[in-house]
Amino acid sequence: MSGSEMGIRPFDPESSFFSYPTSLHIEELSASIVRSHRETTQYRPEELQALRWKVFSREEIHAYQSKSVDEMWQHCAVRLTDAVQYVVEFAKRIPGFRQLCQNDQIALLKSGSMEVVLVRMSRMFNTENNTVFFDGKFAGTELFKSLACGDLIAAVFDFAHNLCALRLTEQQMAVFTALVLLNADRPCLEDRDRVQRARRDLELALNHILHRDNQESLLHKLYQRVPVLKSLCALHIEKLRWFRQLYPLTVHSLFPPLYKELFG
Ligand code: CLR
Repeated sequence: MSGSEMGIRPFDPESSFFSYPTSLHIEELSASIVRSHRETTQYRPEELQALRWKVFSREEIHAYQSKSVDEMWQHCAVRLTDAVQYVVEFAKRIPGFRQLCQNDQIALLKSGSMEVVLVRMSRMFNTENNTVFFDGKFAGTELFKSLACGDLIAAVFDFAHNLCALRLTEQQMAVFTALVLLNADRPCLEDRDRVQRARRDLELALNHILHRDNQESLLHKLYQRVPVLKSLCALHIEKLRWFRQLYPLTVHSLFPPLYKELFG
C-alpha cells in the first residue's frame, strides 16, 4: 500500500481546526465541505437537469450488450475509477482528513470511496425512468447486461433510486458523504481516535444543517442507508474476485492502477 495512485503524501501538522466546535466553527466547516463537494463533482445539478433528455437508443444499448464480459468490465472499471478519482480529491479536501497519517487515509479510501461513489450516483439518477447518467447519456440496468452481475446492478440501482427519492440538497449530500468517509469503525486504522474527533464535528455539522433545513427526520433515514452501502460494496468485491478468476490478465494489464490499489 503506497497511496501513490491517490497522490497521498505524509504531511500537515496543523489539526487546530478541530479544537473548538463553536457554532461559527460548525458553519465554517459545513461551508468548507460544501465547497469541496462542489469542486469535486463531475457534473453540477443544473447540468444534470439539462441532460435528462439524453437517453441511450435501442441500438446503443444493443452495442453495450454485445460487448464481451471482459470488455464491458474493463470499460466500467475505467468509468468507475474516474468517479473514484473525484472522491479521492474530495476526501483530501475534507478538513481533518489530511491530518491523518498516510496509512489511515488509504484505509478510509479503500473502504469508503466506493460507498461515496454510490451515494453520489443518486445525484445522477432519474427516478422517472430508473436511469443513471453513465458515459454521456442516461442508462437503465439493461445496458449493463454483459457484466453478468445483474444482482449487483439491480441492488445498486435500487439503492440510488431510494436515496434519490430523499431529495437531498447538495449541502446535505456533501456533509453526508464526508461522514461516510470519516468512519472510525473501518478496518486497519492506526489512529481511530483522530478519525473519531474529525467525525464528531461532521456529525454536528450534519445535525446543524438538517435542523436549519427543518428536515431532522432525514438523519435517521440517512443512517439507515449505511449498512446497505456496506453490503453493496461487499458484493462489488465479491464480483471482482469472480471476474479476476475468469480473466486474471484483463485485471492485471487492463484495469486502472487506482482501481486495483483500492479494490484489488
Ligand atoms: C456513479 C456516478 C458517477 C458516474 C458513474 C460511472 C460508472 C458507474 C457508476 C456511476 C455507478 C456504479 C456502476 C459504474 C459502472 C459499473 C458500476 C454502474 C453511475 C456497477 C456497480 C458495476 C461494478 C462492477 C464494475 C467494476 C464492472 O458520476
